[in-house]
Amino acid sequence: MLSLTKILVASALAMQASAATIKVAVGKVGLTFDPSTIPAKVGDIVEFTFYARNHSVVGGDFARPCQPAATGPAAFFSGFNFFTEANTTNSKVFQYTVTTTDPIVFYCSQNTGTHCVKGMAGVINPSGDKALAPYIAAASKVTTGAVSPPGNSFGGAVVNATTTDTPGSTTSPAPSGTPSKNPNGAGSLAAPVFGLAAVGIAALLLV
Ligand SMILES: [Cu+2]
Repeated sequence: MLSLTKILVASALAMQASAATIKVAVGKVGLTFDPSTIPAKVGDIVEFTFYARNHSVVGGDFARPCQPAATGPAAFFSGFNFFTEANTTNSKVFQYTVTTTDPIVFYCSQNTGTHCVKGMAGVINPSGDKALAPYIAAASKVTTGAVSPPGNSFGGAVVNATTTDTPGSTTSPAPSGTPSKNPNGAGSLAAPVFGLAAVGIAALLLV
């Protein structure tokens, strides 16, 4: 029989292992994403909060710096929906749900100031040469500026900001309001599945 203590410990482990929300500040300090290297699990939500002036986040392609990914899990775009003159930080955030452990690169497509070319980029789950430094080095040689995908916003969810932004902080578990605009619906399925898996693993470890 599992003791109450073991059950409580297992529950705590399960909560830690379930989906997290990873907050990224966009343009809060110069032309940066903070953090810009993001370890994440499948089911985690990367939440982008935008600061003045007008930035975006676009899922990219390691082989073509400052250009959008045509298909696959990196095909996402926040749109330029977040900056207003009256309020330097919009009350909306963009949430991208991680659906793969493969490296995903993203950049800012604001060309007034050539943000991507100046290194405004980030990587989720970097591996080998699919990492931030080589991407930024290649982006610095782009002479045609960054490309914004057509359309306003896709591949993620524009939702109301829920808490004061703390760059780099991680909350767990994910908020109950799962993104509804994610085309593959991973946000609504992955979190409970991983939570249950974690309970099972934690219980096995403790028997
Ligand atoms: Cu920017």
